[in-house]
Amino acid sequence: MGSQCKPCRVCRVKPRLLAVACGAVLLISPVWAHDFKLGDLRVDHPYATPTLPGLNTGAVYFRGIRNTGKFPDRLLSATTPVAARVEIHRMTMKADVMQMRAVPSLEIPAGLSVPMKHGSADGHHLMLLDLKAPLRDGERFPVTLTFERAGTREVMAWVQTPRTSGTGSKAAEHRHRH
Ligand SMILES: [Cu+2]
Repeated sequence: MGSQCKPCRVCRVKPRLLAVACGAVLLISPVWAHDFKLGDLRVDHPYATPTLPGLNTGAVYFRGIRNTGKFPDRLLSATTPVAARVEIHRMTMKADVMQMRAVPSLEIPAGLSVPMKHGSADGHHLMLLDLKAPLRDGERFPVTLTFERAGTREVMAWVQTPRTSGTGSKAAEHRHRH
């Protein structure tokens, strides 16, 4: 009984992970994670990394976008007041070099979660082009996401320095130059 953790959202979603998840989340901060519901979709923890010196681009990541429904959905576009333009980018590793390119949309298959984390050698993120000001640690800003089925909704992205500073591989250094 004493180990029940009611305020922790992670626990309600995944009761089996109660002890581990609560402990981990509470140790860092009681409000470390956040998520948003949009129809059958769960947009889990939108975040951005602080802007690197000399750059006016950034990226929004997600712990994942989960589709709990029976039909595939598709992320079509995104906008934010902090940047002139937002593109959906796909990253790939080719011969040790990180490459990224804009894609028209991103499929969220039925019953699956699509991770969009930073430092991934193969994955997607939202590219922020022409930032109006550098993103600073601790700030929050709105991002409006539009999906084919689930529609449009605003989520809040948290600017945070990644807890892990990379694995030592070049994949962790995701610099946005265009
Ligand atoms: Cu990018």
